[in-house]
Amino acid sequence: MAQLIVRTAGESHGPAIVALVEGLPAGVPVDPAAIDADLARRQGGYGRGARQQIEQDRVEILAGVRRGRTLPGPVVLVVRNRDSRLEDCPEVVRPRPGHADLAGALAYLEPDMRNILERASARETAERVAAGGLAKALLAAFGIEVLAYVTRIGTTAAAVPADLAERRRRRDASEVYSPDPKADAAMKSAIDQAREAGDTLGGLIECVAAGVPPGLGSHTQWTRKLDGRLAQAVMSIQAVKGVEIGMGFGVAAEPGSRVHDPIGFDPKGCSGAALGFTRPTNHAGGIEGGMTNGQMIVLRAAMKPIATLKKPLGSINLHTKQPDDAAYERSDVCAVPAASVVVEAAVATELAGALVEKFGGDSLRQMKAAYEAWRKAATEI
Ligand code: EPS
Repeated sequence: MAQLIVRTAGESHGPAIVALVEGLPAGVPVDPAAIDADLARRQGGYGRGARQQIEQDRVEILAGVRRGRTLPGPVVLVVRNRDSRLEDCPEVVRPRPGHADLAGALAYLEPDMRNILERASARETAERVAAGGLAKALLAAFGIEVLAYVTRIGTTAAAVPADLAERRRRRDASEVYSPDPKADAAMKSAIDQAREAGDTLGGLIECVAAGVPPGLGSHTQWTRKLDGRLAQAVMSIQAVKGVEIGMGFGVAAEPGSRVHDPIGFDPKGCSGAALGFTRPTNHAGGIEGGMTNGQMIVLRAAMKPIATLKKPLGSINLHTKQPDDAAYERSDVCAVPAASVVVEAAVATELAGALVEKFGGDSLRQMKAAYEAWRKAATEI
């Protein structure tokens, strides 16, 4: 089975961070400017810290692309760190509650937690965004659109308009990447208050994917269930503590008659991604039995507040085991907007992987032919 594999490497203050992307079909159009636009969005968002004034993330494509199209081989993407000083970064001996510091020190027997945090850092997500740009280019060739935005910062929630283009337009005009201009001022002032208090803020991100054909993923093996794979990809994003699909945790309190989405059929919709199958509701969030069902995929992620606090929580000195304040390093007050860009990339990468698995991955032309053949067979079922 064709497989899309994305791996990243690199430390936050090393020379660069790198992604190796293997298994994309040949012939996918690659636009470095579109990847750079996502990298810039990831660096931005109200609430970011001073590091982002130093960095100017740009993708360099070192392998696997020629004349704006993917070659049959693996792609290597590099984002250089301007703040590159790994050898000179000071030792960290007071673990931050909520960060990887203490667990990593014990796991890797590393008393200097600098050797943990450099890789645990969310700097790594720049590469997930760069790789996600390639995934989005593949999805676009099949008419699939992925869009993520911020729906809550702290206690301030955003309203989400029904129209996707409107969501994108509003998100792109918002400093907190929300689809609700009415919520922006309150979200920004919540971030300002957290900054003044030496504290940090988390929030909620919603990601939708439209135009996804039914039948991606598989019910046949737990490793292939697409909801599980999306959850893993998104939960692995730094500071994400919860992922839900569709109604998510809301399913627990409702009877089945209010959770499941009745099935209908409208022959006028046959040429669309859902092949004419309709649902009056989408509580399943576009996935049933670990497979897409042709409805919009709806996923939400909960991000905890950043673990590095200017007014630090109690901790210990790992060398002496005596009580001490947790370490403070320059950091962000709120990175929820930035994380929404990463969620979009992670969801796009998983969907692109599922598409490659179903329709083969050697060339885009071959994949499109396989997709059309499957569509024809599915409409005749
Ligand atoms: C991070 C700490 C900060 C953040 C970083 C994640 O970095 P620094 O210690 O260099 O100020 O800015 O995020 C990024 C660099 C980024 O590009 O997202 C951490 O400890 O996780």
